[in-house]
Amino acid sequence: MNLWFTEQQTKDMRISVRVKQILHREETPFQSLAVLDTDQFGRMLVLDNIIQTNIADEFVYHEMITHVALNTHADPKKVLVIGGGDGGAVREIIKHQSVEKAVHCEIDGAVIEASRRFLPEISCALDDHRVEIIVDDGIKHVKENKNTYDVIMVDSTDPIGPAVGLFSADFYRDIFASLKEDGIFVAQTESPFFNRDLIPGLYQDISGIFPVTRLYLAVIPTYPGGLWTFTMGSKKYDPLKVDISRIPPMDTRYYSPAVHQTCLVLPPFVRELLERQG
Ligand code: AG3
Repeated sequence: MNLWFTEQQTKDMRISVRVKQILHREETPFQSLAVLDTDQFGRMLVLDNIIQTNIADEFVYHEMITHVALNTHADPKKVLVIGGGDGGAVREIIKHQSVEKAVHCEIDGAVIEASRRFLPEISCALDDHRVEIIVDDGIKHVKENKNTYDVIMVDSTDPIGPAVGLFSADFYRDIFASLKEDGIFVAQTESPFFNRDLIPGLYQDISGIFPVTRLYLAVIPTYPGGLWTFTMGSKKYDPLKVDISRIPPMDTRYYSPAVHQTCLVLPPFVRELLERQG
């Protein structure tokens, strides 16, 4: 069949993926949601026409948004994921023995339901006894839960529409207050090629709030440009100072102790973004 899904990645660039089948489509109160089956990437979750995740490359994103921070913290027990309704981040978090509770706060319950139904490989940990699901606004949740979490992950969509507030200094301050005294926060922070207006400002905002700020990279083929950034704000621990020989063996396909170190090594064109006035 010659049916194609196209995401407008920038004003002047698109990605197209041949669609085998449209498994699900719905207008939720927050966004339009689709689950597509494709030969190239397997099943894909699409929100407002933007590829969020897919069976082929989801492991990179979900391992990298979680394990770098979790292996930087000395003893992460209580972890919060904001967004990420597909459950991929939660699946990685519960691989850590120390974690007693993973709270998953997603604003759109329809994303959780569609992921449970169509993406079991990604959503499989949502029923784990250590996982608590809250369908609510993450901004409100952190405001209401001070000094609570060891690690907070912001697994958001692009900074448009409902996610704009998840890229603001006010939100980062509320996250700081929601973390315990040695807490760590990490967010997906878009492309170093195509979001060069966004990254300097958010890096400065986070550096103004957290004593340690680090940006790191991973390669995610379906996201614009492939090369992707994550930014960490930490009250105490530095991911660069982790003794990687002490990272326990993990069941991962992208993250490894060596990748923990190398992902923090930034090419000059990325480092330059962090020095630029936002
Ligand atoms: N969150 C979406 C990251 C941004 C992707 N942007 C894009 N394709 N234009 C991923 C959610 C996975 N849990």
